[in-house]
Amino acid sequence: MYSRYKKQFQDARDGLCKPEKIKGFKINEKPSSIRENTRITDISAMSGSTNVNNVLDKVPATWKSKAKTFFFRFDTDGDGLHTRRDYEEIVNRLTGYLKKSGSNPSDDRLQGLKHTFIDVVWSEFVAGNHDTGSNRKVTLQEFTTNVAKKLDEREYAEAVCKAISTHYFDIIDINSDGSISLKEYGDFMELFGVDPKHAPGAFESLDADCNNEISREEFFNAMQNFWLSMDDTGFGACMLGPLIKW
Ligand SMILES: [Ca+2]
Ligand SMILES: [Ca+2]
Ligand SMILES: [Ca+2]
Repeated sequence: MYSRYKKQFQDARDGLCKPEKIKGFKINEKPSSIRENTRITDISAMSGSTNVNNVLDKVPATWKSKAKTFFFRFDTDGDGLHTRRDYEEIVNRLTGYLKKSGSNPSDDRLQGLKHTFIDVVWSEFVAGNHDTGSNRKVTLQEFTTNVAKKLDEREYAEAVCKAISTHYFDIIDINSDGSISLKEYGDFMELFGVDPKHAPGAFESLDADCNNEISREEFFNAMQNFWLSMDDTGFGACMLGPLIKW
């Protein structure tokens, strides 16, 4: 079954992002790489220092492509660096999108969104808990290293993926009918500057049971797979558009 995902992933990595339809996939079933309770990178088991080059050498290029794609999409001002301002801008876009839709989000919900993206994603994962103020600048190399190291905290990384998935899903499912349509997903991708022509490929990479809607579970599994699977499947790999080669 997962050989199809592998094919899909290879296509995605090659910038094609034309995933095959996958029949018979059980959405409760996680890819083997996620089921196994193994570390993502085994960085903590590495001998010697965990400097940038050591870590980047250790992590497969396929995973680094996913990290690079995320880095590009979240670099909202396009300066080639991640700063606190990029994450504040993402929060602003998501908040603006919710308000424009007439969702009237509660203060608690907006605070939760801000906490997840600024205090957790930016401060802990991207900046590595080190100097998270407005002057901090994170390069692609450092970003990839910091995130890879943080993902070794397996249970915490899974919990963060789940929190982010929940925020995203509730925003993307703008009509609150419990599933994401292609139109809803395309509108969401535009918030990250993704060309609308990539929406169908991204959507198909998330729609595991091919019923033309994305369930909460499919979305959650795809998010987990995007970050926690190193290289053996393509499920969800195109969720931010075609992968950018490392
Ligand atoms: Ca930037
Ligand atoms: Ca919907
Ligand atoms: Ca589906």
